[in-house]
Amino acid sequence: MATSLKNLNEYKKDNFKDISDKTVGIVVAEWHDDITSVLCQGAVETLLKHGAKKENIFINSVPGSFELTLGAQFLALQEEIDAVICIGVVIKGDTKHDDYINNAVANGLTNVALKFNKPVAFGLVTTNNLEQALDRAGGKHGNKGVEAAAAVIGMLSF
Ligand code: DLZ
Repeated sequence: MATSLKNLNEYKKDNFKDISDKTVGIVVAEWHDDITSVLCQGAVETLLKHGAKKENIFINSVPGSFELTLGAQFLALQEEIDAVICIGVVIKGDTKHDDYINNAVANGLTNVALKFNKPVAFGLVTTNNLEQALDRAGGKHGNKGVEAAAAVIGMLSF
């Protein structure tokens, strides 16, 4: 389903378990940091809303979205980290950089999740332009960071 048909702030929480004892690492890309900071805030607020403790949320930054995979791996290999949320914004430009980055991150994060057997959320906003990115960072389509945090809580409750 296209994001334009679903608000990113809406998620099923019936199966959510208590996450007050869980530790979550967040990796945030510095590219488009005015937007990634809003996504990160949405993720943190969602974790706190569902019982996570502030001291159990660790935020780390990486230069760009391409580096999210290694950042996720650095965190996932730490025993005390239960789940990882990756946040970035990749906007289409004149070249195909977005295809390369988006595919690398999608495949990379899948591999990290499977390798470490831990939830790794894909909080990557991949859009054709800035307006579409803003729409997904607290705009008319909600906040992709909220969706990513909800995905992690759902998987921690699996
Ligand atoms: C190089 C690049 C470009 C063109 N665009 C973006 C983008 O829209 N969003 C993003 O997060 N990062 C971008 N980057 C940087 C790459 O992700 C990466 O940091 C560099 O290629 C260095 O490995």
